[in-house]
Amino acid sequence: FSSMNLMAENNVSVKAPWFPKHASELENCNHLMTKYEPDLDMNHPGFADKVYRQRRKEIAEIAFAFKYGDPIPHINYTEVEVKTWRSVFKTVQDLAPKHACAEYRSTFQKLQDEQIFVDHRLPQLQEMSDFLRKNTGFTLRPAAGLLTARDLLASLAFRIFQSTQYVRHVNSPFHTPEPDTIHELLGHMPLLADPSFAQFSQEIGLASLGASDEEIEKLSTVYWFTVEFGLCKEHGQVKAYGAGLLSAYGELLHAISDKCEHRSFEPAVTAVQPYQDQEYQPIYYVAESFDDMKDKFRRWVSTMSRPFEVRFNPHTERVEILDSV
Ligand code: TIH
Ligand code: FE2
Repeated sequence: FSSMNLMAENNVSVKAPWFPKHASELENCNHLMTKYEPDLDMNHPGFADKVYRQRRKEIAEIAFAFKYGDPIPHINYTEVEVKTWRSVFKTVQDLAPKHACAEYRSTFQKLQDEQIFVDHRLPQLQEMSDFLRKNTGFTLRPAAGLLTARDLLASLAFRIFQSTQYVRHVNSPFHTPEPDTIHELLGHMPLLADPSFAQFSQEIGLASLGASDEEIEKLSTVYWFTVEFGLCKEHGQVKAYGAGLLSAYGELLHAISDKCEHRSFEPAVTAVQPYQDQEYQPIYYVAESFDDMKDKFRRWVSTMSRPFEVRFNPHTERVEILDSV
């Protein structure tokens, strides 16, 4: 970094959209997308269920009230919620050995060994956050629902993952179009506990800070086809590492069937692939390995237009801005 100078903050603000410079500023990064909410979407399985909607409100309040440095409040999950967890957990336990990538299998095992992943109760976000911190330095903060891409990606730059805490409706355990804590726990957490994948996640986040709206759209599309729905190769076989596949067994089986298309992960191409989030994906991108994926991603990010670089200082939890001109 010797040829770069630290840039004055006000200098950056004229050139780039606002972005958080310290982990505590993520309090401003909790903007929600309202699609798929049980209150607003007539097709949501919880739309006609008053008890469910009330429960969602209660849990959302926890996220809105959360402040940097707070412990994440404990939730007493109901019997119905535990039942939903158990049925998804069991299918993942059955399918992961054959269809999940090695990194997932290994941290999933660790989570079982530490009694965080058990079938009779839901893991709490705080214990999961502690587990992640020990393994990769990632931590969690509670989110009230589906966040905007800019906010979700910004938090990754700080190795913070914003996680929902409510549970999907009991009537649709095996697929939901919105994130819920089962998706976060079974889909995202095992990979965030893997050092190589944690690094990739943070790099997407760092690339997003101060990016233009168009670039955010591209980065979030890459995120979609990797972190959410990515496939990878392992000894010539195709395995899943995407969180949206590992938390939804219907889509997982679809993704490895011949009813969809597999293409090689190529950031510049993947970034402009249109996608929808209601139904199963028709196309998935396959990475050679996490290392190869990171290599390609870095090369692509270096072609982006941002006039400065950023780096994360883990000691201060601050993002430092480096003028690359
Ligand atoms: N479809 C996933 C599931 O049912 O677990 C959840 C989501 C993945 C990506 C966006 S929402
Ligand atoms: Fe997700």
